[in-house]
Amino acid sequence: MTPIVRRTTCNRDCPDACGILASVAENVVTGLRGDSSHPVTRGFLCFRTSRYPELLAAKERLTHPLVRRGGQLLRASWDEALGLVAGQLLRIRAESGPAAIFHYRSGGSLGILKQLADLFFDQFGPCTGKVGDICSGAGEAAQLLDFGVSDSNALHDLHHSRQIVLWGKNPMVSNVHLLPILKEARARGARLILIDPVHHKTANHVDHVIRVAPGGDFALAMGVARRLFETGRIDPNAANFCDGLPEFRALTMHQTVDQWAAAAGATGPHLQLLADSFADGPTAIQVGWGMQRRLHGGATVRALDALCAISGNLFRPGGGCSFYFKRRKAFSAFAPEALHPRVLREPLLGNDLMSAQDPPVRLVWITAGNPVAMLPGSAQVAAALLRTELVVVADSFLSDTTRRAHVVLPVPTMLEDDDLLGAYGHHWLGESRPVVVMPPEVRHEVHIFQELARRVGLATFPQVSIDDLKRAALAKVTGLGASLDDLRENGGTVASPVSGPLLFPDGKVATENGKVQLLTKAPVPIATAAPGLMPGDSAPLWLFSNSTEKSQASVWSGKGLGERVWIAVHPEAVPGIADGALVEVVSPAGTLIAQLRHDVEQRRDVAIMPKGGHFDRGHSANSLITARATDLGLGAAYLDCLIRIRPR
Ligand SMILES: Nc1nc2c(c(=O)[nH]1)N[C@H]1C(S)=C(S)[C@@H](COP(=O)(O)OP(=O)(O)OC[C@H]3O[C@@H](n4cnc5c(=O)[nH]c(N)nc54)[C@H](O)[C@@H]3O)O[C@H]1N2
Ligand SMILES: Nc1nc2c(c(=O)[nH]1)N[C@H]1C(S)=C(S)[C@@H](COP(=O)(O)OP(=O)(O)OC[C@H]3O[C@@H](n4cnc5c(=O)[nH]c(N)nc54)[C@H](O)[C@@H]3O)O[C@H]1N2
Ligand code: SF4
Ligand SMILES: [Mo]
Repeated sequence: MTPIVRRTTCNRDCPDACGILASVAENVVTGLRGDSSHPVTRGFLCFRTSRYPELLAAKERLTHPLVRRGGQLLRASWDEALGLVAGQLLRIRAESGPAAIFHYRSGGSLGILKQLADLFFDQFGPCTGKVGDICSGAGEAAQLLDFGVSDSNALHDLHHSRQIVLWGKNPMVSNVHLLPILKEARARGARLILIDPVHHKTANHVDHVIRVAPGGDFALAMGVARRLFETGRIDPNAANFCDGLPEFRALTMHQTVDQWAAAAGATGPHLQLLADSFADGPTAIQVGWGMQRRLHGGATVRALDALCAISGNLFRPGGGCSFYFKRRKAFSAFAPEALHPRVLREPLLGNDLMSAQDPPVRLVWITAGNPVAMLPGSAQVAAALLRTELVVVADSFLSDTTRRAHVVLPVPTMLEDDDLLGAYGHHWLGESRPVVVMPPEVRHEVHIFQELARRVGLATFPQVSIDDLKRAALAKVTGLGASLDDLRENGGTVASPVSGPLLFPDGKVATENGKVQLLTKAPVPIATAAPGLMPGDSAPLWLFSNSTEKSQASVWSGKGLGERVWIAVHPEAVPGIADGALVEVVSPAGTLIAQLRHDVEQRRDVAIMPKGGHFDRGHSANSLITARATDLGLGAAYLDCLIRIRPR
């Protein structure tokens, strides 16, 4: 049978929100490719999603509800599973109040309709909610303080840049559709600068690499700013559009340019290169997300915001300090901000679940997340779930988290889903449509919550079709060329009508007085308490748990991570231990066994592991990482983690 081609939009937690063309024969996906008419996708997909069809038939795939009986998760009917959950929701709310119920939703799918889970728990309670954001909390909070908004110029505005600074960013792995734009910019003569402590493939696509010290970016930005002040190259208007310019200037004067460079692990010529680049713009900063997952992540992003502003690059085409694209901006929210009776901090979730009192958390519902593998201090998260009375997890695959559930509800995979998408790496909107029919015992999450609402007597929950929910979500932009019909007539993608070419076209930011709020205080120094060296141990190394091309966080494609987790280091970081040897990786939070990879390109003070290793197999970097919050926005300081490596 000749395959037919169906179109959908990728809903994974990725900046790109690609248009996908699926070839389908007899309800089997035979191949996926990128939509060539999508202005960002341009006809190609990443490795992890090209291989996604294999997951549909994988043994981890969930195709019917599971309920724990006699310690084991066993097949159950929907009636049984939802009957049990509805009964417990009502009982626990009656006995302990809605604060005893906690709903946790992560980014497994970025579909806009996934917010209906929040609506359900707001209407049923409001229940206990989460605060903070382990992914981008610090950076977003920083930009809200500085600019009043965290959003970006149009992606293609990079075509106007003379320099593009990839500050802690690895687009080859985690933002692949930025790459064609970077290549075009370079072909046109733009200069690309990469600032990252870790060597990675993106280095092959840039003109200069600054292998900054881990967490050295604040000092680097200060040194560059000082040089700009000293050489009279700040925007002559800066005092008019910035608040706090004298204080910021004074901050940069705390150290000499050479001292800042040394603190950053950089050289004088590096600072010169950056100062010249910012002075001779337009220069765009592409701020990566990894860098702000540090104790000072907020201050670091504030320093980059300030550097961009004072050098006159914030308002001009080809400039900007892009950390995030406001992916929900075009959509109407389903519920006003809920008044949670209590909130738990996402980066400290294990601790907060354990210590919640009056009432304790008795029921946890997890949607689109694998917190046991992906939150820091994961052993405590796992332990907290184990002692919870009822854990309900909605997912399409078995995971470290579903294995700790009492009830598992199977939901559509990305290729069976029906939803709307905005992107956090560009300003196009997309629709996702099922390209195959899902297995009979799998249910769309909207339908799960609609049925649950009926069972618990929640009359206010919308009992309308998915298309009607999409129309409601698009209400704001329906007269502006982005209605559901517009999406369907335009092959599933339209440009957001509420985002223009420039984020701040009038030279004013979105703060109360329209001025950039410059950072005026230095962060408190981190005391890096390193316990004494033990014979045979490596020196303390900074642990990076970076995105890898083969996985979307804990969801692996292709052959997966395999039998062992790896850890990559410069050979001189672990003298006497051979490439390929099994080693013990030790941190104050835990220990794991990994296979050593030598990599002569790396700094001698870093060690790199994949971001999404499985917890139950002892492969999760998060079992080594102490749960700590960032300085702003309750992000997770995953990367301020020191480890040692010892032979096994
Ligand atoms: N293939 C793949 N793509 C993904 C994901 C995935 O799991 N797999 N995850 C998606 C998600 S959830 C997100 S949030 C995004 C973003 O994901 P990111 O977190 O931005 O992606 P990473 O590539 O892990 O990290 C970016 C870079 O930050 C660098 N970095 C770390 N610390 C510092 C520092 O102190 N200074 C500097 N200058 N650089 C530093 C790291 O070395 C790394 O190269 O990617 C998305 N894309
Ligand atoms: N050590 C370390 N830890 C990190 C990071 C790091 O860089 N280093 N990065 C952090 C970042 S940036 C992020 S965003 C988080 C990601 O943390 P999570 O969002 O918890 O990551 P995933 O492993 O992608 O888990 C998502 C789950 O949602 C499921 N899912 C997919 N689609 C749907 C759906 O439509 N409905 C439902 N109900 N489930 C669905 C997937 O099968 C998967 O099990 O991890 C963080 N953890
Ligand atoms: S994961 Fe990202 S790059 Fe890959 S197909 Fe989805 S949106 Fe595109
Ligand atoms: Mo993320």
